[in-house]
Amino acid sequence: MKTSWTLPHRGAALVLAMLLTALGAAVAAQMLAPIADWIGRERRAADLNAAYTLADGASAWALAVLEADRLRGDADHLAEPWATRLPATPIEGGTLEGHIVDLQAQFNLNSLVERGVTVPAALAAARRVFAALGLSPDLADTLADALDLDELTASGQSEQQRYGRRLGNMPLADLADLRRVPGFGDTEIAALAGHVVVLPTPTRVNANTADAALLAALLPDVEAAVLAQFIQERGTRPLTSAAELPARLRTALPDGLLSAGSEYFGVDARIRYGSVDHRLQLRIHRPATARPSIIRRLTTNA
Ligand SMILES: [Ca+2]
Ligand SMILES: [Ca+2]
Repeated sequence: MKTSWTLPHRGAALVLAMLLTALGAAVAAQMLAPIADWIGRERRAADLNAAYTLADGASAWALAVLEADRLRGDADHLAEPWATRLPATPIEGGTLEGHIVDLQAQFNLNSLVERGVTVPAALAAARRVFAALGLSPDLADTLADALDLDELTASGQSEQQRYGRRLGNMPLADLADLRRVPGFGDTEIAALAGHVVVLPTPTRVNANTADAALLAALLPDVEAAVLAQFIQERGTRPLTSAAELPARLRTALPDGLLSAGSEYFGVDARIRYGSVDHRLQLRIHRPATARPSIIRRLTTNA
């Protein structure tokens, strides 16, 4: 800070501007500079306030869109209004753009364990997902040990013996938490980022929104051509329920892995107002029987 101007309110900027006009060329440049500086900061503060107001508007928009969608039924697919990207739209003197994503389009690492116990089908799925991403499938077993409540590994050895220390035995809070799990470092986290998600509760993968690579990893017994046809068809004929899957994929499926709808969504919005370029990232939980709520909010200024 070059100056210590303090003024009671924003209207003072106008008073200062008038003062400068009145003083005109008589004012030396070194005197002008700190005043211009202050006006710039004041304007920035006003722009930030406006951007935060628009961010609140964007949050309310996302919640309203997801609540309207909830009332339409349980299935969630990419032809629904929530999946439409909002292009940069002029609003209240700034612009707002954003989109909602289905977080259950990705494999949720906290699905490995339910109520403290490793879920064999989920572990088998995680092993294939890890392998598809170029990681050792055995890391999925280590992760299950780190999440499940017991102190035993699959081989009957204690976790303490196997890993040389006691594990956390609790769900992950976010992907960075993997650093506390033996065998996971920056390389492994980078390989998983963008392909897996960490949600607060176990979830199924939404077969209406997951990409082909994830579905192929989750469904090793489904023929590639059948899967490709399903993915093409779901654009115009989305699943209304997971019960349709065996017929659509022409094979029996493991229980509990896939769904036709989602409870967790993400919002990525960008708000520009004056000098402010604001990024808003939300996580929204929308249970089937209650209005959606924001469970995580992150705002960053570019
Ligand atoms: Ca829906
Ligand atoms: Ca354990």
